[in-house]
Amino acid sequence: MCANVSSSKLLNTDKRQSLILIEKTAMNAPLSTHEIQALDSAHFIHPFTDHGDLATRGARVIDRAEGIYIWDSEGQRMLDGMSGLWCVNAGYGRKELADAAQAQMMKLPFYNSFFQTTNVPAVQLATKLASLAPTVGGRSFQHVFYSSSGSESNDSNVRMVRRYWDLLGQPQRKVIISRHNAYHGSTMAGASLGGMSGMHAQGDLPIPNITHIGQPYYFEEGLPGETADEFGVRAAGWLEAKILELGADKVAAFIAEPVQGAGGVIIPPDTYWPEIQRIVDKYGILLVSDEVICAFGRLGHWFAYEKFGYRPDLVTFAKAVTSGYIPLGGVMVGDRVAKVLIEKGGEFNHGYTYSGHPVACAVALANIELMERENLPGRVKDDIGPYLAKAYATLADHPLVGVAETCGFVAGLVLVKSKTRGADGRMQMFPEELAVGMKCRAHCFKNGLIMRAVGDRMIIAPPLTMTHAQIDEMMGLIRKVLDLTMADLKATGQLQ
Ligand code: PXG
Repeated sequence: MCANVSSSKLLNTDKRQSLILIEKTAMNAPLSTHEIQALDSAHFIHPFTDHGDLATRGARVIDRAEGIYIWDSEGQRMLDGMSGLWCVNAGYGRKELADAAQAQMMKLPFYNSFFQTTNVPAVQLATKLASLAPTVGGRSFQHVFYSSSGSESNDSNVRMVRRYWDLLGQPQRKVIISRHNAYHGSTMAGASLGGMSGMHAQGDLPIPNITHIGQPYYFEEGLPGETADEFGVRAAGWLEAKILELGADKVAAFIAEPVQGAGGVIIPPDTYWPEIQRIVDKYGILLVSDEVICAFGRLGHWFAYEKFGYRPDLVTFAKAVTSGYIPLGGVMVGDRVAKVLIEKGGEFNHGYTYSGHPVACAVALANIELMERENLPGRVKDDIGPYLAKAYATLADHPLVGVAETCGFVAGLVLVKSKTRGADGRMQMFPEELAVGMKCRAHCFKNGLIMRAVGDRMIIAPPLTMTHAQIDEMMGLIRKVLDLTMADLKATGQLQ
């Protein structure tokens, strides 16, 4: 269990005590959970974290991991239903990935690829990725641009999209259309492309020439009597409406996640992507598929655009390309864009120190080899994906669950107050201030399950190595935390 420490105690660790801790750290002496929490609170600014709150409770210290489980510093084991942060697709403890990193570090730990130099793992990985990215509608991906993260990759997308239209003599085509509740990263461009209002509110975002349309979330946006398929076409129509409002000659690209991840595992109806494809084709705008979560087997394919059958021009990847063992990201650059950038472009004034980092690329190659050997994308498509889907469907019987859905190896369920539909045709939701999702998440932690809450939508994206027995174990835990959350709500009079 995570030790609870009072805020004053953590923040006011006195000078002498603090020096002792610093000395212990320098000597690599073992630190107690409380000591780590005190140093964490004193020195580590965490991403997306309220530090007052963190100091009050103390961070949970994750200490080690194996397979699909993680352990905290107090020895509690948890089933990692989120694969770290949507990335550890191959599971923890894969020695071949560590070996690949070590061997490459000893041979060539780093060299840049700026000044007419290259390195073997970067070339091998680009070749491998080009062979894995399926050709659809005659469009193939022969080129890769490397970064170290999803955010950087999307910054690169903005640069490439703008450069593409400049080179074609249409510099006025600047606007990139994205969607509300999308997540495309946390840099200035990434956060602007994303549709998270909380992020836009901090830092004057979005930057100019980025705009957003609605998301294809049937549960929330579908009209009474409207089928999911009808809704899918209507939601895609918001793109056409936006293009017409802006003027097609001003629009550079549309960017979207195949299935929205951080937004809450929002799975679009089957009709959505074909209609999006029709619209981008009609107006000639570029299509960017942000597959930072959805690629590398997560939806049962190496790349998710294949599952939905659309034809992107650029594909963002990161996370599971290395199963999260080392940072690496990039963009698959389709023929249409590559041809212009390479044949007409001259020098492209953009790149990162770590573009094509040899160690990261070596780990990615080992990870892809492992995924091929264990057929992880195929397992998701034909075996564990359908198994999870069947298990999840049974959750819809639970009184708290309004909808439970999966796509490949991601899943979402909505906690509702009542399934009886009101005059507006909708199920009754809990008031936001009750934070029912967070209550449920707290039960998950206590019971050894990592599950994420996005509002009252509970989501998972477990490692792709899970066995049927482990899926059963996870389902048992999910049912248990749903029961505990319901009991809580009843005990406090929030549910009858
Ligand atoms: N695009 C997508 C689709 C993502 O999911 C990024 C870009 C940015 O990647 P980097 O590597 O720069 O973080 C992501 C990242 C969450 C959560 O709370 C999701 C992400 C990152 C952090 C938190 O679900 N996705």
